[in-house]
Amino acid sequence: MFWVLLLSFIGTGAASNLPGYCTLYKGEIEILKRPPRKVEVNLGDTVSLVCAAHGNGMADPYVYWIKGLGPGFEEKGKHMGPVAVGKSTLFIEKVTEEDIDTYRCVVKDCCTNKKEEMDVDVLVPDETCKDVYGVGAVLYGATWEFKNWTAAVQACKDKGLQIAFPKNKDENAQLLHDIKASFITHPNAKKYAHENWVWIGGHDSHEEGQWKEIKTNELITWFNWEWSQPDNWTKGNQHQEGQDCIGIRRTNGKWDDSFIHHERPYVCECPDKKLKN
Ligand SMILES: *[C@@H]1O[C@H](CO)[C@@H](O)[C@H](O)[C@H]1NC(C)=O
Ligand SMILES: *[C@@H]1O[C@H](CO)[C@@H](O)[C@H](O)[C@H]1NC(C)=O
Ligand SMILES: [Ca+2]
Repeated sequence: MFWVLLLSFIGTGAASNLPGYCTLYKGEIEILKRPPRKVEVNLGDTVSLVCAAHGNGMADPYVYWIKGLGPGFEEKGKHMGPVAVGKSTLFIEKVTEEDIDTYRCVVKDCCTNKKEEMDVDVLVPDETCKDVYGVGAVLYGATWEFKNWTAAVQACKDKGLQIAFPKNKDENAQLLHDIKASFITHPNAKKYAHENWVWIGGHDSHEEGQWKEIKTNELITWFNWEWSQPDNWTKGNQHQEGQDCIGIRRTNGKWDDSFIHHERPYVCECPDKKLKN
């Protein structure tokens, strides 16, 4: 009863004499300390990331952290610790595999719902083709980081490699084997439990229906499409260009044509010397 009375009081003309917080404070959130987009750590390291903000012309905003995010599942993160005012530190004393994840600092004004979100990927060093984290010697090195197809092709080049593309059944089987080995052992792979597809280097973006390997620019002659693929889906005309890039399903090695802008992990071909080990 009390609340009903109070609300109706604020809601009447009396409010102009007693302005509420929202009408009085038309301020802005100013980010004082922005966490980096990506932090590379080794297991056992300490992580301490400060996220701080100030209310310019209004009270200082709430600051809190969420763990476990990725494109498409923004709402699935887990709240961490209490909500602070003005500043919150993500502190991990000794990083374990469970801590390798994406974190989000949320800065939110309690009243106006003005909000800023800042994502941080906490990763171990990638070392795609090396025998690390018990992955074992691989011919194809998966990288568990979200990139669109174009960026994935470039990322392999930046490592001095080429994006993987299997030319036949045996290479596809090897590729699938290496992706699986990496998926179950690499600490960075854990958060991709919901992401079934990994980018490889095939596309028909230059000429529709002419599937080519990006590395050689040669027409692809052996295909391993998933049932009902390629379907060149447009998502109800939302993406009129259709689907031009090939992803491989990390569970069965089948392929799908997908949207070039989708962000996914990707796999590079390892250097020849690795083949002989
Ligand atoms: C894929 O769909 C787009 C848009 O509808 C169309 O322009 C393109 O020709 C299609 N490609 C193939 C291979 O059918
Ligand atoms: C792919 O990602 C890069 C780097 O983030 C970005 O610059 C580019 O616009 C993206 N391309 C597409 C098609 O989404
Ligand atoms: Ca498709």
